[in-house]
Amino acid sequence: VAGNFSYDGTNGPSHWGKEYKTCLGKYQSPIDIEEKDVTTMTFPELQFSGVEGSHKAYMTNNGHTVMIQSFDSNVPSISGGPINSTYVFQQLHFHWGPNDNQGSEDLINNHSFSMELHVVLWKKEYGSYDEAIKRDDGLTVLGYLYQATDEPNPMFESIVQQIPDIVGVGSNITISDNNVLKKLVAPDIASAQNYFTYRGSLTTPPCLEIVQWIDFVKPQHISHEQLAAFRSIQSADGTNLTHNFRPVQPLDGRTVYRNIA
Ligand code: SG4
Ligand code: ZN
Repeated sequence: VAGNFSYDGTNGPSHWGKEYKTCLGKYQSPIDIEEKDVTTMTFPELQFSGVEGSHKAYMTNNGHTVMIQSFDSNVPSISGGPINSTYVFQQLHFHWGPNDNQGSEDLINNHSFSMELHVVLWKKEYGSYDEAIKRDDGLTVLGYLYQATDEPNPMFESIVQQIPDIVGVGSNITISDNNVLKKLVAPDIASAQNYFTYRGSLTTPPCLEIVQWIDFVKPQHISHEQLAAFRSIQSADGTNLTHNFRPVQPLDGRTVYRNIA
């Protein structure tokens, strides 16, 4: 179970900087992306490998989110786009809000979405995740936005069904659907080359400023009921984890790029 921080009260986001100085840095995430201020750019094609086929995956309540990992030898990786190297899948997790009008960490034109999925990948050249996080270009995170609708999204079916099994902090289960990584990491969105990208940080302590963010522009959807399942897991203090998004941080002169394929 990850460190001593929460989303409310004396361990909430405005206090993280006391124990974790980097959380007060100048390259923090998330941010509000204002479309009128972005710089357009044509990056090489963003490519996904190792997503096809099935992956044995595990789902954990780590007290801060629902997290999914895989220990298969063939895990997804990405290359191209704004990163000039290969990055390997480490884990994915979700951020949500107390109601459907909030939940995403990144905002677009100051608009919040209901949920955000983060796919965390580490730079293969550094040999391991633990070595990669010591380097300032160690991680890339893919951000996918979801808007709440009446219609369930089939990609969340197996996860939502199994969330009741990980209500307690520290619970860990095998996901019955071996295609869950494929569905979540590389969804069949026609607009995989349509993304914003910028330099930032982890959105939780220790807030390391080592992340190339790739935020896909086109939101997907999740139903109100599917979303409600995420809010039912417990956090370390035994209360429901009703929300787990960090407020937006100052851009402080950074450039946000938008890929034009
Ligand atoms: C979530 O709390 C994950 O559970 C953390 O993963 C993750 O930390 C943290 O979010 C920050 O990641 O993509 N939102 S983010 O910037 O990946 C790391 C674990 O605790 C280090 C393993
Ligand atoms: Zn995250």
